[in-house]
Amino acid sequence: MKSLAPGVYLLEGFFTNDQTAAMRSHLSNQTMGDRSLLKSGYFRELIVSPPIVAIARKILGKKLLFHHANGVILPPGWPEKLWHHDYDGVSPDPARQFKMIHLMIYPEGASEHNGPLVILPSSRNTRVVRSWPGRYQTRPMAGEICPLIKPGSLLVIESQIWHCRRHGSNPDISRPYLNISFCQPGIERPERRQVLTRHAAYLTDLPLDSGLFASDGVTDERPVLQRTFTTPE
Ligand SMILES: O=C(O)CCC(=O)C(=O)O
Repeated sequence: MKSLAPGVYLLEGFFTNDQTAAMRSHLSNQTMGDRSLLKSGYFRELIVSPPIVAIARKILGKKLLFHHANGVILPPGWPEKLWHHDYDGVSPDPARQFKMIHLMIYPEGASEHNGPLVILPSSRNTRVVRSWPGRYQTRPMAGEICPLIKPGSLLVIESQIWHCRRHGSNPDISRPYLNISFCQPGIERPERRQVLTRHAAYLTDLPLDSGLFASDGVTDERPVLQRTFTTPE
């Protein structure tokens, strides 16, 4: 696992050509209005597949939770995405000590040609609300990195790190992408709760029993799912 900066990892050749082709094909069923991947049996299997869970576990440790998974094929002429971060939480979490990560996957790669993912590693320890960095739009920032993400690669980023999507040299082509997010338990995560509640019906036929979808155990509310899971080894 190559570290590009603290909290940013690039794993080249993580997926086979067949896997990236299958991802692209299944993404074509996604709509811009609802990007959740949980509706798809193919993506539910991917989310709990041992290689994906193993990478998440390597960074987050044994006790980890699924957070959300989204993906779509951006159509030609797609919009840039402003600087932001994706760390979900409301309770005080001074040092972001309860980690959250995003696994970013680009079946056709992400580059200066089809639109790079731009990352600001020095933002790792800043604490602002998620949309606050948007005041900088997608402007170049000192210290940003713009990794060449080839098809088949997996890029992992700690979710509090600021990032944006910029137009590449050709914004008139489609751009498939997906991301899968995991977190450590320990704090309340409102977005996660919403995602699991909304998609509970899809989570009863998981191919692998896992604790990934359990309650965060933080609030007194009923567990998100009543089913008892065991953590896969
Ligand atoms: O499209 C991209 O490369 C980035 C998407 C993104 O920033 C996000 O989903 O949070």
